[in-house]
Amino acid sequence: MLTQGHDKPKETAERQAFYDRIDKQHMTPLWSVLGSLVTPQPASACQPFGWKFDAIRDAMMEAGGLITAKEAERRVLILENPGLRGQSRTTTSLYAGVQLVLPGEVAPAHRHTQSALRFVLEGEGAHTAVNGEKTIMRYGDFVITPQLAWHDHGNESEEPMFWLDGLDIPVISMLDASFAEGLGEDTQEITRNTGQSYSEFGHALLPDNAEQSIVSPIFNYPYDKSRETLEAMKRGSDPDQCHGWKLRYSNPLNGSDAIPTMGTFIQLLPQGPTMPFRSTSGTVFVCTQGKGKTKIADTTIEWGEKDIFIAPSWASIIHEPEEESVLFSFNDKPIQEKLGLYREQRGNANSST
Ligand code: GTQ
Repeated sequence: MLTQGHDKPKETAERQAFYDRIDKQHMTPLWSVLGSLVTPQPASACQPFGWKFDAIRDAMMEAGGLITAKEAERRVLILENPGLRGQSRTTTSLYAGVQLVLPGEVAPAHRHTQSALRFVLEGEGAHTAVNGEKTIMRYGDFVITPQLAWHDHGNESEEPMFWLDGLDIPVISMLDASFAEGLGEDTQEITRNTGQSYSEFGHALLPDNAEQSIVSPIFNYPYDKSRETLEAMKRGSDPDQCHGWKLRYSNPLNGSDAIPTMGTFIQLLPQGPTMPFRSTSGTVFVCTQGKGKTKIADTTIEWGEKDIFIAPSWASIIHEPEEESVLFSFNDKPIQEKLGLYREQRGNANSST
């Protein structure tokens, strides 16, 4: 493993004159940039950062008075990483935003090659429709919108509905693979019963004629089941020193991640500090219960219920819950694993391997 980067050769007047000449032909010397391209370890502009839900909520309510969900198509405030401003990125590879749908509003049907997840932060009773099925959304529910699946959102409840959107937008942009279209209707045709996907696929049983799919056929993983499973883990085993009791949302058809591009997790952390952990997957965390702080590299971020914070690739993470706490999180681990790139390290970050 490399521990030192490439040192940039000294620039001479003669070399500079050469660079200026070839610049006109759209060529540039590798040796001037090699050190910043092929780094001995991840060198990210992404910074550790946290957003308080109350501040997001206030801004969103103001946005609610400025533009309708219909006019905006999606009324979302993007959570932009301070090190990546103007790029609609929350980590280097992931996008996160908070979406508001007010009572009576619809966010019209569209589809795109970007995969999306929703994690419900406030409200109850609004719905998302995906591939002809509606799901009613409640606090802590994890909802999937697969790539190229038609989806529209609506709120028939009396309360504003807020959820966190997580999308693989930066990855799809990097690959130049974005396609999107509107349905031309506010809502799609509903052809399946509400909750049908979960009833068929959510109980370690599969319809015998189920076709394989790289995306989970379950598109709402309800919070009460996730929370119950965490409690069962707690009753049955000691917590992992880095992660507490941690679950990965999976595709019941093949056990792989629920979404092919984004790893999604929920964990129960006992009170007190975790052992340091770092991985090459920059991660977005949301607290659904409890409070505490997390030390990410040299930055300490305090969090409580519904607050959102991020850890960049290869930054050491130490969670320190003040009380038993629950964190939902998502990252790009499935992509990195498929490419053989994913690395992690438990314990003190005193080596680069
Ligand atoms: O709900 O379809 O935050 O298309 C960004 C892009 C949400 C959505 C976002 C989207 C959506």
